[in-house]
Amino acid sequence: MSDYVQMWKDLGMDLETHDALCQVLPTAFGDVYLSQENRPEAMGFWDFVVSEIHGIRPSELIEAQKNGRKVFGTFCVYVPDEVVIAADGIVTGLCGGSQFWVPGGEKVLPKSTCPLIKASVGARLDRTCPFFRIADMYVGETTCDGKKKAWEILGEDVPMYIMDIPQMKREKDIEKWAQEIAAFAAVVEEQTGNKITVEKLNDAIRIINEKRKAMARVFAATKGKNLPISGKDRLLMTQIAFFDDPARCAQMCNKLADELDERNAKGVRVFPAGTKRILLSGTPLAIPNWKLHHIIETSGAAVVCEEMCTGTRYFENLVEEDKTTLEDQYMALSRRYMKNNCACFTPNTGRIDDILRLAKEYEVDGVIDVNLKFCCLYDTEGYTVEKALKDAGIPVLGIETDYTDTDAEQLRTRIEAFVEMLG
Ligand code: BJ8
Repeated sequence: MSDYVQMWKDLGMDLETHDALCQVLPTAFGDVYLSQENRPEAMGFWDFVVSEIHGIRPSELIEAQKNGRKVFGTFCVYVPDEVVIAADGIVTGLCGGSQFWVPGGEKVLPKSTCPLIKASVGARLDRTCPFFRIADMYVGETTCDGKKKAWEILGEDVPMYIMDIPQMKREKDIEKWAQEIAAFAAVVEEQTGNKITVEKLNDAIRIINEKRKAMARVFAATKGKNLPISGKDRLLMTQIAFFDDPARCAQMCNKLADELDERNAKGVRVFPAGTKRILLSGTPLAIPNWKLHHIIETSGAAVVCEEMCTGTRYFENLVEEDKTTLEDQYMALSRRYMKNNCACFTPNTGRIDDILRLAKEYEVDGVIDVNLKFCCLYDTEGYTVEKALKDAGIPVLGIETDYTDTDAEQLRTRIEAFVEMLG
């Protein structure tokens, strides 16, 4: 990635510290990804993106900025990409998934903050991630307490807009979220200098719906007994989807899905028959957090689906197309986004329904419910998740982890025991 040094300098990055990050990533990727056998050929696209992760997409974004376009950095799957795209803006995900950034976050945040928040703040303040440097505006939300307070700190360093998410899902909450979306649209118009019209918003809705459909096709390929792709590879596709151009993302996901359908037809598999099938539920796994998938898939099991924001919550449910007024479009967006079931809502029975449905659809042998350390919301909801699964006769293992490797061996022991118990 050395060709990008000047670009990183221009972005005001700390090159020395960034070099240290660039050195560890290829080894980690090689150990976790390239060591797998018989991967789908289409994964070559995502391997290439990772090999140039701080170069190729950032340079595209900078080029777009030179042409007058604005980049909005987001942290949550409730923030509607469609609104930004309708104003010819660009969205990039900004959630940090590496322990590398955590100490930087701990300089300003309590240690007892979840690693996703600490890594995200550290990536910005330590100046070691180009995406965090490029974004013209950050868009936060009032989902959890840790994030709400982190926005205040980040807001001292970068323009920050915050969407106030409802805590419940009554009709008046859905209407309130539609109003928040309309208010966000006004900010996006001001930032980009472009007016959002019904036509442009319908086009944007279609673009993102196509991306969702393509990702759903890839996930659907692991519903049958034959497993043509590993959970790790599918996770990588999902993680990159937060950063990529949505139309290209849909195109590449469809290409992968075509290959997976072909593999299924021919019985080409990446795990031996009878491998235990695991549904992961819980907190998101931002790139490059591959730890759990790697442990599970080297312990005799396969991750066949993720009930996570880096999983089904990202692509399930489409936005109704072809509404004829902006007001109706904002309401249609709100209805779709409010179908997401994050633990920040109360009650959140929809998430339990999702987990039970997905366990059935993907014919799983067991569920591993994952909590990022210090995420009080998902930790507390773990009680309800485990109870519902036990009542349904589905084996479940609850685990809590962070971005370090210190618990890797302990996790492996517990996961191996769980998988053995499934057999
Ligand atoms: S919709 S899961 S992306 S809020 S893990 S930062 S909740 S303390 S990431 Fe999330 Fe939106 Fe919900 Fe999804 Fe807080 Fe928990 Fe950390 Fe979290």
